[in-house]
Amino acid sequence: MSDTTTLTPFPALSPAQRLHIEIYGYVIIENVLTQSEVDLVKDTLYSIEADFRRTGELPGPNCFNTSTSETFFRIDNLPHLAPCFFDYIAHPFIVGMAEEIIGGPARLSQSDAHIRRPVENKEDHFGFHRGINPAYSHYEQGLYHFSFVKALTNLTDLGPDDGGTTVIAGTHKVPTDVPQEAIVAAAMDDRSMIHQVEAPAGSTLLFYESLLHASGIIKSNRDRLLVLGGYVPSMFQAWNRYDPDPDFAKALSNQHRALITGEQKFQWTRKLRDLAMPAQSV
Ligand SMILES: O=C(O)CCC(=O)C(=O)O
Repeated sequence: MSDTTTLTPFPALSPAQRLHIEIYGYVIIENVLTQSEVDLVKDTLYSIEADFRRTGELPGPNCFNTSTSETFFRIDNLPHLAPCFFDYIAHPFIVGMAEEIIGGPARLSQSDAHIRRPVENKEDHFGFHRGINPAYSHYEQGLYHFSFVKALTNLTDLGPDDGGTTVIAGTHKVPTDVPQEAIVAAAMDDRSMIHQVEAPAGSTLLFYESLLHASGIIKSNRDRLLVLGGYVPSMFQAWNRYDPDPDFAKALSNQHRALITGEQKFQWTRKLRDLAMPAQSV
């Protein structure tokens, strides 16, 4: 175990990026991963899938598949499965963005990597969902903070036909009193509210988990690969089955162990910015 500390930028977002997520519930940041980082995660994911298809085996303990269909392969609980996965979930800029939105120290609550392939039925039928009630929010310095934020990075270039993540802009603030079916029906009536990610590989979609979101529909013939980390305040628990691998956690630095275990719990130093504050470069 080493006790070296990696600095996370604060604030990580520029005023324009912070305002974008405030208003729309998401922001897209290009060039978060380099091409070689993208290639490494992509190759690792393809090789996990190939091994699974050949042997039926998972790449290690304490992980699982949410889906293994031909058009959707997903491996869950990543940090201990490959160094490139850990480097992603502990990426200083990604953790910095997550802590800015949460408003204090973050822990990992979820991590997964997906391969999506074109489907036969290309109708615009989106599976919009949100993982958590918008009520878990608070304002500090006039800015909306939220208790569950996701950083989803596309590993393939996304044009309009490539099925990028699709969101209903601004719904992070619409309470659950408004039935979800009504929100979706209203947005489908005026598609200007439905935004779909188009961005080069290595771009990160940062979004409040209360924002209604869905996979896009792949209309091209290209695979779409992504990796994502979900972050919550350190005193929260991990989602079911995303608990850290204990042997892996033991070998990490204090900072990184806290990131995946949440062991800092209520030792929670607020991190607050005002909108005009420039991003700290790393
Ligand atoms: O496939 C996607 O882009 C969306 C992923 C998703 O729905 C989720 O993270 O909950």
